[in-house]
Amino acid sequence: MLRYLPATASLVALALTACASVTGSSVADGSTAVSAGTAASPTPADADAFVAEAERQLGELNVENNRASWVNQTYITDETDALAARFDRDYTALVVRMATEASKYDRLPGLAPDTARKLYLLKNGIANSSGLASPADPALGSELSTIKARLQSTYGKGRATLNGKEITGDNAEEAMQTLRDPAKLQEVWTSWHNNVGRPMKADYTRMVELANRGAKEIGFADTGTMWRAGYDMSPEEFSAMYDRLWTEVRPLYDQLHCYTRTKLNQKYGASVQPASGPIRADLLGNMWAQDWGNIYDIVAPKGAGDIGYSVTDLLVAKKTTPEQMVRIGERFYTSLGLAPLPDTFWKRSQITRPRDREVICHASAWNIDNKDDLRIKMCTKVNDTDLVTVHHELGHNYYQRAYNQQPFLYLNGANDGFHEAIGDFIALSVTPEYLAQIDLLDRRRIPDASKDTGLLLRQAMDKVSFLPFGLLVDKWRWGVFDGSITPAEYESAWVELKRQYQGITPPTPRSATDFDPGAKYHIPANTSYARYFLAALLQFQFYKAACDMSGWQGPLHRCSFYGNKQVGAKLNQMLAMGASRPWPDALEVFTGTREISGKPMLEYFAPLQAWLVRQNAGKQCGW
Ligand code: X8Z
Ligand code: ZN
Repeated sequence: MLRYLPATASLVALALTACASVTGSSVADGSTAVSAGTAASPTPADADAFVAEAERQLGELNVENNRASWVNQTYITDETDALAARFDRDYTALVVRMATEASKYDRLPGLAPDTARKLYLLKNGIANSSGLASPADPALGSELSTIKARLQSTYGKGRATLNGKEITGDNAEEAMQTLRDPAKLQEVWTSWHNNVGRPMKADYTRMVELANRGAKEIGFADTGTMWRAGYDMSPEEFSAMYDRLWTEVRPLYDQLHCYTRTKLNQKYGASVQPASGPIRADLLGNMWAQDWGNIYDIVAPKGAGDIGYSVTDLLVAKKTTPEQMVRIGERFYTSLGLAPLPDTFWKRSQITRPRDREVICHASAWNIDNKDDLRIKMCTKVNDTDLVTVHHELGHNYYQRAYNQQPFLYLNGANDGFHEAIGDFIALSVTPEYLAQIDLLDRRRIPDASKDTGLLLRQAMDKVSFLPFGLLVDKWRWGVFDGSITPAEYESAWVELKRQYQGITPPTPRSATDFDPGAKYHIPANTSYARYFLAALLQFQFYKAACDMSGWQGPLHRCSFYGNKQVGAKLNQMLAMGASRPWPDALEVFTGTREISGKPMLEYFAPLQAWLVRQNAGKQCGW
């Protein structure tokens, strides 16, 4: 759909583009008529006609926008930036105009239920459809779209250095995963944050002004409030749910932080990682310290608990290619009874980084025509992180295809957290037993029950570590948008939120001229991030439901529903709903519950949490 699909990237991507061909400048200047609905006292029939016409116009422009955005992101030049900005301007102007016009109808008595739902989505789904609202003044709308395209491309063209030599962003990410020399890690981390983030600050500051002006013009207090409005509840209720969920899972994070800090202190010594206080951000195997699975070798329990294999090593040993990794992912979905990806997917996707041009390497999934033109865009490396990312992106693609029969305004996830959770939920089924089933792991090397702690710790390093990062990115942005974080405080507030929630500190001193948030893709791309926090919990809810459905009796983390057609059919039932119903209805279809909850995740990790508490006994945890 529209917007978003790609979840992150894709969402944004889609969002960003817009189309011109259909209505051209008449859309941009807001003067195009949607003929129905201009009457003084509109009727429910006028509302039906308005919605039908809105869907027609948005649907057309959206596809054009997708095309421009795809070309821009897979071939960054000044020209494709300009084209993408132009399409984004026109599409966003149309989205904003439709949101405004929807207000004329949404309180009418006697609206058909679908019309009422679509009016709600037109008014409150802008975060998903276009990311930011543009001001009605065409000059300001153009300026906003130009800045958005420039910020995103600046990120795509970003470079770090290693040993004084320039490296691309995808290679910098890989270096952060694999290097173990603190001086080199510090060089890559600092060069990336300085080179990519700092030059964005002026653009970002202006973008916030323009986007807030657009949000206010359509009745929101600011852009952050507009983003929180898209969850079938009030923005205030959403914020309360968000904080409540963090409170539920925080004790588990605190234990993992404490244990990991001890291991890093033992490995590197107190001069690199002190035994107390926050953890140095570049030691955790990820540029943003957002997931720590890549340093499992440093934290693995000695001897008996270790799992004895790494997925990266297995992939490398089999000489697996990036395309074969995508085929492995597809096979999981087809094993559930879902259809194979179309031939065009394999022809049109960008699976590895092209060597001759600038691209956005950050992974995304697309449905260009909102029907079957599915694609992913990745710069895939042969490692376990990217195997999970492949499953993640295909989750978006399978979701997009499942709801492709819905009307335009329903071409979306139940909420954006659902869209992000599907592929990760599937990847939780990548158990040792499953790896043996697909011949990656020798059956004789399947770890026995004595290795469960190691298996759980490996998962926790990716999944539990992510929680506070997933939470804080939009805490920062909501503060930026509502003005409680001023431009002079952009950097200090970011550093402080990372300290407060993650217990992480930068490896080199930062100052007010730095702009570290810009060095994380979703900030320049304006993809909301609360979705990933929700997805981090939802994926365990889906997983537990699927394992229950398949009659699994053992420990939850050993369950794989690979090949289970009953799970596939039920999943498809939820996915095919798209955004046609409020998200609790969709959640109920698959899990039987209507609440997002941290409990299934806590249940999955319960044995590990008890083990961590024992390991941390006598230590002063916290920071
Ligand atoms: O951006 C993504 C996906 C595309 S939607 C690769 N993710 C977040 C990130 O990388 O920061 C997936 C997990 C979190
Ligand atoms: Zn995603």
